[in-house]
Amino acid sequence: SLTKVERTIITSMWGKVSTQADSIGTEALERLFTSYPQTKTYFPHFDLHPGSAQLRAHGSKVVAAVGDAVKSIDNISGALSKLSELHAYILRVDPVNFKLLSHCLLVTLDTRFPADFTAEAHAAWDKFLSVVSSVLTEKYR
Ligand code: HNI
Repeated sequence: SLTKVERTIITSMWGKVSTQADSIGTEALERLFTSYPQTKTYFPHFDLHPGSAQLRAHGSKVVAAVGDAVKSIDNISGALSKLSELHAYILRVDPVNFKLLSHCLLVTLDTRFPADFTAEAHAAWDKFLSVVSSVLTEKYR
């Protein structure tokens, strides 16, 4: 689990991230669908062109959920339990895709906050997003 230092890095950087939450979510999804087009198969019902209304609405939801995890950083599985059931039982997203989206979120954070995104911050976000991802996939097991 996350160390105290890692939790402090995430929660303090979230103050900045949250001011651009919607556009960060949209950018991360655009990166996901461009770099890993196979991920688009989960969204056959969406218009996935860059900047589309559906893409932006979904990006906003995804980052809001990441924010819920930040706010409940000591109980991430509790905060995301309904979302976990959705991804595991209903959507049946292959867990590999969570690594791809996490990577796209990291790249997005790095390009927007290069000064904050030190090697230590990068490692903390990587670990945090892997905790979030395992919560969203843990019901598979
Ligand atoms: Ni995900 C719906 C959060 C990873 C495919 N997803 C959601 C919703 C949230 C969310 C929030 C909206 C739930 C609702 O409407 O009640 N998803 C997250 C988070 C992560 C994540 C926090 C990881 C950090 N989701 C993924 C991945 C995929 C994915 C990796 C597949 C590539 N998600 C979906 C699909 C939906 C979805 C598909 C339903 C979209 C819709 O509205 O029809």
